[in-house]
Amino acid sequence: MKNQLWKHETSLLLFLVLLAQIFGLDDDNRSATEICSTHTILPGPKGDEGKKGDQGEMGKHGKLGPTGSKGDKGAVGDIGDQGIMGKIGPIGRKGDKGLKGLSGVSGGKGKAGAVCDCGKYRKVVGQLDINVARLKSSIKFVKNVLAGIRETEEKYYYIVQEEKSYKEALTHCRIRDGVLAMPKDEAANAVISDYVSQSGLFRVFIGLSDMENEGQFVYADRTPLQNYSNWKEGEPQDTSGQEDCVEMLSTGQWNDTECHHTMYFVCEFPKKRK
Ligand SMILES: *[C@@H]1O[C@H](CO)[C@@H](O)[C@H](O)[C@H]1NC(C)=O
Ligand SMILES: *[C@@H]1O[C@H](CO)[C@@H](O)[C@H](O)[C@H]1NC(C)=O
Ligand SMILES: *[C@H]1O[C@H](CO)[C@@H](O)[C@H](O)[C@H]1NC(C)=O
Ligand SMILES: [Ca+2]
Ligand SMILES: [Ca+2]
Repeated sequence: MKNQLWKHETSLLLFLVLLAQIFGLDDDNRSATEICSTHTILPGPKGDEGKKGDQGEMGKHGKLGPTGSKGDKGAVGDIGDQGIMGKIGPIGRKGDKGLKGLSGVSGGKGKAGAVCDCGKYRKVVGQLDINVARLKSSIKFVKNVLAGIRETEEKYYYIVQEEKSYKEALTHCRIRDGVLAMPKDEAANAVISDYVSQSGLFRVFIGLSDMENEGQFVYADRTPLQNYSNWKEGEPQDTSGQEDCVEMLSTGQWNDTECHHTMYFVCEFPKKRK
C-alpha cells in the first residue's frame, strides 16, 4: 500500500517536471516543491463512487426495561418421579413360638465302623463304662431316696425297689454306707411296716438271719435278738431247713424265708456317724 503510494507520488513528481518543461521552466533551478507552492493547480474531475463499507460492529446492549405485569397462573405440573425408598423401620417384637413340627423320616443306616486297633484305650473305655454304670445306679438311688424316705430320731429308712437276694441286699445297703434294716424295737418296726404297706408292697428283706446257728437269729450288725421280736404266728418255722433269712410282711410281722429268694429290701442309715 505504502509502496503504491510512493509510486503514485513519484509519477506525480514526474508529471510536474514534465509540466515545468512544457511551460519552459526546465532551465529553472527551482525544485518541484517550489513549483507546487508557487503555482495554482486546478481540481480534477470527481472520482468514481467508493466501494461499499464493511458491516459495522454490533451495537451496545440496550437499557433494562421496566418490570412487566404479573403473568397468569400456570397449568398443574406433571406428576413427579417416584421418591427414593424410605429407611428400614426398627426391629419388631419376637413372634410367638410355633407348633412343634412332625418328626422327620429316620436316616439311613450308617457305614460300618473302622476296626479299632487301639487296644490300650479299650481298657480305659471299659473302665469308663463301669464308672458310668455306677453313676447311673447312684443317681437312680438318689432319685428314689428323694421320692420317698422315712426317718426316726436316730435313723433314716429307705426301701430299695430292686429285687435282690438277701446277700445282695446286704451288700447294696453297705456300699451306700448303710445296713439292711434292723428293727430292734416296736417304734422302729412300726415306721418300717408303715413304709412297706404305704409303698404297696407285700414283703421286704430286713437285716436278720440264723445262717450261722440254726434258730439263733442275729441282726446284720451281729447283735442277737433281745427282748423285741415280731414273728408272725407260727414263725419262725424252718420246715425245709433252708429258711435262714427274715422278711417283713406289710403287717409288720416277720417270717423266716429262703435267702436266695429275691425281693425289695429296706436299708437304714444312722443320722449320727460314730
Ligand atoms: C428289754 O426291755 C426292757 C423293758 O421291757 C428294757 O428295760 C431293757 O433295757 C431291754 N433290753 C435291752 C437289751 O434293750
Ligand atoms: C413265710 O415264708 C415261707 C417260706 O418262704 C413261705 O412259704 C410262706 O408263705 C411265708 N409266709 C407268709 C405269710 O408269707
Ligand atoms: C542555480 O541556483 C544555484 C543556487 O541556488 C546557483 O548556485 C546556480 O548558479 C544556479 N544555476 C543556474 C543555471 O541558474
Ligand atoms: Ca433257719
Ligand atoms: Ca418261715
